Amino acid sequence: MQDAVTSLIKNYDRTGRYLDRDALDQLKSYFATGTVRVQAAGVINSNAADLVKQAALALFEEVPELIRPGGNAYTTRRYAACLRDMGYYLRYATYALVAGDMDVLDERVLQGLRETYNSLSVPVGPTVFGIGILKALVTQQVAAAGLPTGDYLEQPFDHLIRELS
Ligand code: CYC
Repeated sequence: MQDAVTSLIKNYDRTGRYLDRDALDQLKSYFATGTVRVQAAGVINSNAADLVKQAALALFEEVPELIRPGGNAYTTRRYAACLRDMGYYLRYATYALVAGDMDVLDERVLQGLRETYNSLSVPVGPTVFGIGILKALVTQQVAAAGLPTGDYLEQPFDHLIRELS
């Protein structure tokens, strides 16, 4: 598991280079957004349960067949598994947001996920759609807290969406 700093150092160490202008620019931009990343994580943390619940409700409203007989989120066990998965996406996106690096998502969330979903017929399209809803809700909450939004905040969700799609 890596963050923006360790992954940059690892890169430079591999080739025995001093930190050049490019590296310093990357570090500066990471540290410049550091406080905001931590504050955004705080906003997510204090609204996490609600964010997950709202995102799932919006997803089931958009794709109601998921919770009808024959749907993949039908039965309480599977409904709960779906909410739990949405919670995983939100929690790990927060880690990646603070780390400024997507490595934690690759290593802890995405590895083998598609195969697992395929084997259980968990539909990937609606899952991706649900992650998009989470992203929109998080952006709304963070903006409402008076913090800047944008690429730094959307990156983890976009990474999950891109890798799962
Ligand atoms: C199941 N989701 C699973 C399973 C895994 C994950 C491993 C199979 C094992 C289990 O049921 O617990 C996902 N586990 C993860 C992830 C991590 C992990 C991401 C990283 C921390 O450890 N069904 C839908 C919706 C969607 C959904 C579109 C919710 C967005 O229709 C999710 N995931 C879903 C469901 C199951 C599942 C319903 C249970 C499927 C079954 O057992 O038939």
